Amino acid sequence: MELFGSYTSPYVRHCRIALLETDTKFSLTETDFDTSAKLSPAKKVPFLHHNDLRLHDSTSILKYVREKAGERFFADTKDFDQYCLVNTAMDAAINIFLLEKGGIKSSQAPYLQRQQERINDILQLMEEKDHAVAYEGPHPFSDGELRLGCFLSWGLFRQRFNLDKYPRLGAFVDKLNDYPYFADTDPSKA
Ligand SMILES: N[C@@H](CCC(=O)N[C@@H](CS)C(=O)NCC(=O)O)C(=O)O
Repeated sequence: MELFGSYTSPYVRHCRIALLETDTKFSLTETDFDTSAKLSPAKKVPFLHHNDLRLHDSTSILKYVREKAGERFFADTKDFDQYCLVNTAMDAAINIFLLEKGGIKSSQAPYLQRQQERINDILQLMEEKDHAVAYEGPHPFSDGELRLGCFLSWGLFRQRFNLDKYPRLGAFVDKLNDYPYFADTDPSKA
């Protein structure tokens, strides 16, 4: 299996964790903006090649990897909803981050302020929930929890937010950092 992506992408990180958890043999091919634009119609990373199969999104890659290993991908609807909400916040945060790199600030368009509000409100909702509680699965954390962890860790790494207002989320990231597959894939180790 060949995973294409970067060591800093939170979407790629989640796939790497699932590949490690399921003991799947894979290689990671570092892929920049130009290459992803050429090799994937989505022009994003990650994407995956396995024999003739081409997958273009972290969610389909996760489903493939988990199910190939005999695991269920989201037995729990609430965990799936958390995954979707965190994805919404993460897509918004990456969008703002990439626009800022191109010189456009959130204050320049009402829609970008809406994107920022999405991030803030989803962080607040996540702060109010219990995390890292026991769940019925083969690994210490569910995919909804791993998604949240990858997002928070990326946001801290890229200084998109801090967790001063979110002490429970701070404690959750600390707990995840004790999980070897999470710690070993930290973007600061890229
Ligand atoms: N829905 C995609 C999102 C992936 C994504 O946004 N990747 C970022 C890197 S962290 C990217 O490649 N962005 C390039 C772009 O937006 O042009 C997934 O889950 O795989």
